[in-house]
Amino acid sequence: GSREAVEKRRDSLASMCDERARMLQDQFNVSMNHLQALAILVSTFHHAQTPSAINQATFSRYAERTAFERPLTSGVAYAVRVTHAERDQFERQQGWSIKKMYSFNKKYGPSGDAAAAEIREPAEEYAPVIFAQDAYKNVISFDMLSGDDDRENIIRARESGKGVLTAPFKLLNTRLGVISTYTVYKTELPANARPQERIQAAIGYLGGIFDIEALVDKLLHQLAGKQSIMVNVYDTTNEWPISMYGSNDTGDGMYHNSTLNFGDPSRRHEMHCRFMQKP
Ligand code: WA2
Repeated sequence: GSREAVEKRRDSLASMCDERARMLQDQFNVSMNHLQALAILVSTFHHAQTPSAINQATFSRYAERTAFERPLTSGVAYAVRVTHAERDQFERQQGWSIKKMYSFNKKYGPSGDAAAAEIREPAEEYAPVIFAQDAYKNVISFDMLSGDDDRENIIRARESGKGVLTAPFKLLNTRLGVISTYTVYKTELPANARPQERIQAAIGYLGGIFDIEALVDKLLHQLAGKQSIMVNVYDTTNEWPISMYGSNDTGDGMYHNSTLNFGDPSRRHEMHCRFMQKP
């Protein structure tokens, strides 16, 4: 009867949604693992060698050639820890000055110059990007501690020693993205190292930029039956879910909710699926 038909339709929606959620989660996990490997590469060939065996050219070439390992990312970037006392020497060595993100400041104008905005209160430390995949080389020299989402991510990454994620937010290139961060430490730390030890030993932050809109779309298009269901992905960490992917069409009312685990225990994600057409 019609009850059976509804049940069957519900089951088929559930299995299609679960399949998509599992696929997205797997690709996310694979990408995160490779970001961790990239953090180890920077630790080994940049920090543990004098002189460093990595510069922007080698970093971007390696990142580009291994991009297939990080299927949901559109780029990677590496920021180093610089204390206020080290700043002058660091800037002289680099040949550029550390810039603030989003410093479209009325008083000082859109100079992007941290020095101007900091006449009142200099920061204690900075995290300027020194290496980036070509698509993001415009973020080189920007202080990642000067943006709220990036800052919170870096702080959480370095005291936990784990890979962490931001909520979706508007990146410097104006696209919606999620940043995943792994910390590089001066020395290898035991798994049970205390947050305070971790904070002290942190020397850099490797970030992967997840371009959710474009890359989830590509992923879902690879699946048969993409035309028949509508997929939305949300960050449901806070009371108000933030849309990460999908339109807000309402379909025919029946929907399935598949849980997603992106590996950061302090963030929650869900996939919602609906049929496009009525039965
Ligand atoms: N990378 C690229 N574009 C951005 C951005 C970012 N963060 N933040 C805003 N727009 C180097 O967690 C360390 C990368 C931050 C990593």
